[in-house]
Amino acid sequence: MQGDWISMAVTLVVVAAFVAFFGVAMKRARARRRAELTEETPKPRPEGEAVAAEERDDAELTREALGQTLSEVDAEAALPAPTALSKGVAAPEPTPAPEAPSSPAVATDEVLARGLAKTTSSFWGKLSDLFARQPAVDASVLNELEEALLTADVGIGLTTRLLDEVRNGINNRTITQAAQVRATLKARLIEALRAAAVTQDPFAADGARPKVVLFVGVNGVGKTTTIGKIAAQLTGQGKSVVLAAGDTFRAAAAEQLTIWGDRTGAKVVRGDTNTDPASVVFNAVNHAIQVNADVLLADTAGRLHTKSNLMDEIKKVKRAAGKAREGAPDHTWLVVDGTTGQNALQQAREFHQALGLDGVILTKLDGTAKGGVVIAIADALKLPVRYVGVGEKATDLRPFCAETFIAALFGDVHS
Ligand SMILES: Nc1nc2c(ncn2[C@@H]2O[C@H](COP(=O)(O)OP(=O)(O)OP(=O)(O)O)[C@@H](O)[C@H]2O)c(=O)[nH]1
Ligand SMILES: [Mg+2]
Repeated sequence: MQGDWISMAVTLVVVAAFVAFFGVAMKRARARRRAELTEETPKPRPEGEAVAAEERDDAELTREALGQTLSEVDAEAALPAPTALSKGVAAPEPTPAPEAPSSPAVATDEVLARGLAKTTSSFWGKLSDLFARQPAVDASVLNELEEALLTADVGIGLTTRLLDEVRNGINNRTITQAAQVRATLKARLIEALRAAAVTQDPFAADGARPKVVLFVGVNGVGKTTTIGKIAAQLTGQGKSVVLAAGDTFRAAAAEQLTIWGDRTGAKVVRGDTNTDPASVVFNAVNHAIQVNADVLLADTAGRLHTKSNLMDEIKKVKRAAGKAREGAPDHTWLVVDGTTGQNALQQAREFHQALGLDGVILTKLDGTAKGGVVIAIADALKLPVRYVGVGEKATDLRPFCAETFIAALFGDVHS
């Protein structure tokens, strides 16, 4: 009898323990599922993907990029109009002067942060290790600081100025902590970028129509792709866009642009291979006027800044736009490949001298640890950076904002 009672009690305890264990397990599983549904795990870009992508056919890449783009544009509406001092994407207004190391008011841009990951980990990764070892700084940090700035390709001029300021601060004891070095660097780098900033939307519906933008640069830097990405963003905002296939050197160039045109709904005006690019651009501007388009984006063939005959040709293309519409082009933007480092600065100097640029676009920053070249160009030439490219999708072309860029560089924005 007593044995029955004992075995019943044991059974009850076992059942109760099983129910409790099962309840806790279910709860944990539900919590895990909730976390999976709400947390978005960013996919890191595998090493070498950019190189592999470049080996693929341009047209295939373009189709793929646009396929992804249009669904994203549908889902998120369009990207905001690019104004140099305006927001990052879909984020609150940045405050004018963030002096603090990590001002919470800086607009975040996770796509940019992900794209700049190589530069960020090389630049800020090095410095954060140094500062963790030495939170109370002295002159011994200057060497590593110099190395980090030069490796990121910020440029010798700006690096020297920054080092002088930090050295003076350390000597006169106004800088004693690593956090102060970080804040000084951030503030000065933002200043360098702001000196070259513009405040107006280059595509604002004011003045003469259509807004005409001429894209120039050396071979393979990303001109045609950038035009396609901008066309996708502008048509996503409801603007009507015409594309001029001013690269008449290769039939494939006009083909590549036509694919972007088909997918974005932008009309492409092209001529036969080897026709004068100036006449193609002239016709395209006239067509854009006739159809009352908002924007005309003119592609041109890649050319070396050192070849004077090719530089003369691009000057003629520019004049042709002005013959079709007085004052055109409204903008002449140089596209440079960010992975080419200081060579990009040399290209910017030469093209600026020949054409009078009013903007630079740096592409392929996702493939380099030298993204600081953006700051070097802005600082040396006081040229506005209009966009930066951090991947092959249209949404990977980011309207440029000094604060957002620097926040990403210092790892303040986590993707
Ligand atoms: N990873 C990466 N690839 C890019 C980016 N921008 C452009 N590309 C790639 O760079 C390659 C060259 O781009 P194009 O647009 O054809 O360059 P282009 O300046 O028009 O070249 P030419 O007309 O030959 O002078 C293509 O494979 C693009 O997909 C970027 O921001 N990141
Ligand atoms: Mg091209």
